[in-house]
Amino acid sequence: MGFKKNMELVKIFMEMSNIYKYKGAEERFRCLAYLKASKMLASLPKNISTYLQNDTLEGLSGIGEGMAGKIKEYIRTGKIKKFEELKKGVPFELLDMMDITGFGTQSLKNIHEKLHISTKEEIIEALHNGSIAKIKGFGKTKVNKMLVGLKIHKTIEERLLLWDALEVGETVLNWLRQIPEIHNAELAGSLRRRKETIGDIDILVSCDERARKIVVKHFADTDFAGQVLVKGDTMVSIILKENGRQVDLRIVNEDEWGSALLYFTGSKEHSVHLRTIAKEKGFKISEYGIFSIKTGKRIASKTEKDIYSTLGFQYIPPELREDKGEIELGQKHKLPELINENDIAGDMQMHSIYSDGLNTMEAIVHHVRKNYDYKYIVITDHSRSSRIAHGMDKKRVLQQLHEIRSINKELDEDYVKAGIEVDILPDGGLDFSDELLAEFDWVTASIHSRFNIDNTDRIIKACENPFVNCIGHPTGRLIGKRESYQIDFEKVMETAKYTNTALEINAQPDRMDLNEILAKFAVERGVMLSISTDSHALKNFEFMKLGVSIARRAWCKKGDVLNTRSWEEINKFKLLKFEKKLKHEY
Ligand code: DGT
Ligand code: CA
Ligand code: CA
Ligand code: ZN
Repeated sequence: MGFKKNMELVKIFMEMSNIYKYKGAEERFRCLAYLKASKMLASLPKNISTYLQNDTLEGLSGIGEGMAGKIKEYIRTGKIKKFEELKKGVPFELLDMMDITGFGTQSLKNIHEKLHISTKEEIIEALHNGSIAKIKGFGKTKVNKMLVGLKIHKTIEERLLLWDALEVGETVLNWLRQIPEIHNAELAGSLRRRKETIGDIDILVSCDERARKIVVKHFADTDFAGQVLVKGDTMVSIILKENGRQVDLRIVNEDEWGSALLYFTGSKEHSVHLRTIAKEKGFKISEYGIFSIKTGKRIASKTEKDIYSTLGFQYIPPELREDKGEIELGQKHKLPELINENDIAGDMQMHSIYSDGLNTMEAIVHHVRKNYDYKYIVITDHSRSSRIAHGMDKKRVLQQLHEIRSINKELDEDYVKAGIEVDILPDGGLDFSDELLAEFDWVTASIHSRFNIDNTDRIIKACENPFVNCIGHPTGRLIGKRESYQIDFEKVMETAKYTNTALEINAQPDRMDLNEILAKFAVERGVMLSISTDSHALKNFEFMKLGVSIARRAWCKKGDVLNTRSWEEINKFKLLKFEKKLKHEY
């Protein structure tokens, strides 16, 4: 939602970038320019029309005369002629498949030209009926890889990424909270539990029984509701115009709030297990409350906490409600005290215009200091091998280090930490010499190439470098596009532990890497985690919330995450790594 025109332009520019990508090497420049403009628009703080009115469009980063003209055209006419023209010259429907494992531009071009295929359905059919296998260069391995790619892609066709669902869910929630008849309103279902992907968005509200009709009508008639699927007394289901996704709104009485919230938050597995235990203790739980089986009397219903306490449980946070041991521990009052957003002391990975970020370091510092209560930020631009990301050579690095020092001087505080996201090379070596790495406050090493091999040894070797403090997005997966590379996690965790190397929870919405399962696994093995937004635009800093959700789903306490600590403490963590090296512990 947000700014409607901005978001429409973001989409068009992204699609134009894709068209140029499909067209190949000679359009590479335009492909990148439109991608950049699209990202810039996505993080714009004001409505695009404002810039048009103030005549400041061309002052925006990445917007030249041509691009500004197209934006004006769109605002005036609702169309961009060039875009319509370009669309006709390519199999447009296939373009969002270009980044899926096994597909790629060249493969799609081949398929389109040889088989005259231009829809996704036709590709799927041709894969299954063997006609793609008949094209030269499409052997059995290749076709299998494409089939795997399709399966990965399916996850985002059918379900929303947590971040996308959160953005929509919270907008709808805030809209509901403006309705005077509504007392309480909360997200429920998988969204409240912060699951990695979300099937549909569930929202619970409470109001007086007499006001229900008004709430139902309001909700079914909103601007953002497309089709209305169900319109009952206590439930409305709509399809959102914006993204075709379902929102289920349930309306309950104020005095049933806690029991209804517990019920509609789920998970089903958690609820079923809870009800079994309740029964053994002589209680019955429903969305209306917890009742004594013997007397039929309602004992509690107002808050979730009341219901858990009636059973003798401690409160179980929604993120843990998956029946993965939280019930047993909740019963003993031994649940971990989960990390909170407020515990985060700084952001450990972000990019500036020194590599592929959109903003200057000054703009980043200004934005973060204004909006977040952090003690430090770590700027980690790319090293030289990351060509697509405009990786820095040594000269640029030294220039950046110099600039960071003067920013800090100006602030009169070592707020900006000099970091680097250094590429792990195919042989496990690093993109920069140890001598240069020693200049940084924080070194994150990441894999950005060769996703098709077993990368265990590369990562282990990187961990064993005493200058490497963290492994970035450790599995390399991109949700819906690319699976994790092959990696022996048991070994990597073990190495991270004995070398004192942190593993990152990268909070980019399509990465979420480590995911909740691996992050939990890491914590259980005593590996230190760091959470970072990997921001490339100012709006991206909001992803910290997502990173913390992953950590909470992974049962992380404050102490399990390095960037809840002061920089002095982080220095101790780094120092220990050196001491271990000196003692030949690795
Ligand atoms: P999703 O939408 O697939 O991401 O997953 P959920 O967990 O949001 O599932 P959904 O939307 O079908 O239902 C929302 C909540 O309603 C769910 O978390 C718990 C509750 N619920 C739904 N069906 C049942 C059921 O058969 N038994 C119980 N106890 N609760 C249910
Ligand atoms: Ca749901
Ligand atoms: Ca639902
Ligand atoms: Zn990276």
